[in-house]
Amino acid sequence: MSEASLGRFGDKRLESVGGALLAVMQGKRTLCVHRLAKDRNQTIQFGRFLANPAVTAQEMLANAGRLASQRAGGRHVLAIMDTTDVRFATHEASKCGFGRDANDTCPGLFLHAVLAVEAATGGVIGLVDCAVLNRTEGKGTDHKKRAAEDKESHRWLHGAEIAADRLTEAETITMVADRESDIYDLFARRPANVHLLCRSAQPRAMTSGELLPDHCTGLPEQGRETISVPPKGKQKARQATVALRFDAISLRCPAGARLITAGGGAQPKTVALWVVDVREVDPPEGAEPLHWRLLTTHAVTTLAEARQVVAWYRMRWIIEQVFRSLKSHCLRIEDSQMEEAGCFIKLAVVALIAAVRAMQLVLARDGTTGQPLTDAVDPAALPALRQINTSLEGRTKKLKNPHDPGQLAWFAWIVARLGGWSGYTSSGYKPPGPKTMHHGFIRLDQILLGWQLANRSADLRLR
Ligand SMILES: [Mn+2]
Repeated sequence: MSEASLGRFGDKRLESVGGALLAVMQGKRTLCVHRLAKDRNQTIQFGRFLANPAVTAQEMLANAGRLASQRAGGRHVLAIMDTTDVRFATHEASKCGFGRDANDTCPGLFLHAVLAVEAATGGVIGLVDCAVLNRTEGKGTDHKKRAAEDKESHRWLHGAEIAADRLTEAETITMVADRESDIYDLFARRPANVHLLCRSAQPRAMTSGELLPDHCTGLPEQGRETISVPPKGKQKARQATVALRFDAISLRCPAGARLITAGGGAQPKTVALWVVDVREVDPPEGAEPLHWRLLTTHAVTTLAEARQVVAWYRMRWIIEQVFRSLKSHCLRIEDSQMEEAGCFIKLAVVALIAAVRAMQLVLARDGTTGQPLTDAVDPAALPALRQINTSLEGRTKKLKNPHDPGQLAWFAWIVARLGGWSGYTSSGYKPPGPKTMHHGFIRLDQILLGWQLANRSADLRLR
């Protein structure tokens, strides 16, 4: 199945309408169906596609997961997970079937995505899954709310299980997640083939009787490094010097945790992990000092291993970038006029797939990820891509595609040029971002479709 396909849905026509929808969403940067469609007929076609019960978000995600799985073969893959909220602050009256946002102020839902990233290079391999949390139960009693929260916190363990099931070809899988994933149940019940790397939020009790934060404070500093901190709220981006401490630890099962697991087995009373404490030294005045306590199942006994864990955790930033492009200038998911939750969820999954494709190329554009072309391209499209590349190259050396045709960077250059990027890399010229890549994809998908049609008619003439 080609890259621009959302799934087969048991129907050739649905498969092709799905492909068309993904392609235009990539280019038009909107979730508004009548602006995506080229005419009234297509508006109706897209609307019916999304409303068709045979078209499911599950199939689109299984299809994306299948591609990610093929590409994960033999690699150490980070399964980076995070949750984002989608809020419709000004659409109170029109929405139907939506739950409430986190503060119960407007209709909204949550997307919990799992992204496969290559540990060695930080290159995006693909989308593995996305769970949708829609709090339709409303406020309810405390008891009900508690049960719902338990169910929602289960998303982290469930994500690890999906990664284990879908990325079977990977050499190693490491789940990477932020403070929300600091859940004993996850540490105790992770799938055997999934390593964990989570940021701790709780002052967890250790079997030694100490609390984890106190234990970390008492550890000797093992080394320092400088890391760049992205801008957050009013705080500007900065370079932070951090001190690294690490140790093997054993955590005690908290009193409130479920003692009997769903399978009927008893919850282990302790879990053995490693902790890497990352603490900023001399933070600038007024800035919130960076402090991460990272819990992992990877052994950390040397400074080099501690640095590696920090580097992997920092790749979590990629999923935040994907979410940002979903909400901001790129796809504006929160401006969607789609009134019915079921249809919106399908549309949101199409948008997420488009956002991941664009981010993959942005990160690969300089060749630093060293990824092969096949991380994004069906080999059947290669002859067409070679021709397109030739037509885009200028006469001067500066305007030749500088990358090897086997590399993903070569493909990123083509898509960026189709998206309107000048091709100049000297200072003063902006490198292509997600917007440009989205634009490039819509043109590319059209050209490839035309190429297929032309070849088919050439075959017919020969007969
Ligand atoms: Mn988060």
